[in-house]
Amino acid sequence: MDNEYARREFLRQAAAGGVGGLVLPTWLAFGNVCRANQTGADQSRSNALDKHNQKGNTLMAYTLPNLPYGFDALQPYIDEQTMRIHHDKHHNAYVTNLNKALEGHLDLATKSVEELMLAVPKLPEDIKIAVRNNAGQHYNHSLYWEIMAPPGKSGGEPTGKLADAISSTFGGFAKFKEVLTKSAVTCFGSGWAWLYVGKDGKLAVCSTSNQENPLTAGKVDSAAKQLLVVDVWEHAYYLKYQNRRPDYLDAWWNIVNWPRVAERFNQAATA
Ligand code: MN3
Repeated sequence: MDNEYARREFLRQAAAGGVGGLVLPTWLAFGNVCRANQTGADQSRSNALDKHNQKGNTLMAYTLPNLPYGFDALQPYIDEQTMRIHHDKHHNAYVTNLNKALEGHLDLATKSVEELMLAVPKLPEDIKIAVRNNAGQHYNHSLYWEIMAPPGKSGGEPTGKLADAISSTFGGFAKFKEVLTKSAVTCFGSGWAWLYVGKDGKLAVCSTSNQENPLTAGKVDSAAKQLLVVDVWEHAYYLKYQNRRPDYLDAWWNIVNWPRVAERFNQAATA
């Protein structure tokens, strides 16, 4: 039983009055919910149904995933302070605010983050914007951490089927790099740039604003088709690069975790 299934099954049973005869704790936290995009680190991370304490009445549906490397591990390309603030403050705030918005909505708390993002148009008006913003940001950041790795385990070019698909779609890796960089650098305001497998089964690049992603923009069938993302909100680079987004992009290519992106590509074929 995978973590996500366990999480939802537990919540369903909890909603029905109890889990396996246990007294139902009213304050719960669950493992990482980015199931569709699980990394090796996610899978080895502690399982769902991680009971914390039983104070209050807040259902903690989503938790901040740990980084799969140290805060200083991406140096010199991304500095430690940026990573600490970005993960512990920014991403953490999205998770906290998402849980806050879902208080009293057990039906929504049982959803995966992917299901939740797709449910946004049908959500009650009083929580719609908060859930849209924070669920999107939680998802996007989780994927961003996942597809980076420390120097020595990252950078260069992909190999195998992903390399072949990049070559046939974009006319080579250098051309692809140019297209994605341009998309990221020219994204107006805060946003993200993506590599994904579109509904036609072909690789494509796009940028999205704020918390949007190809899934919420209707460009992919499932979150698993989103292969790679780079955060171009200023908080991702401002401390080290100030206004020089192109310099951040140049640096970022050195820490792309191509083996992980290739794995996502292979999995996307059957997702
Ligand atoms: Mn960010």
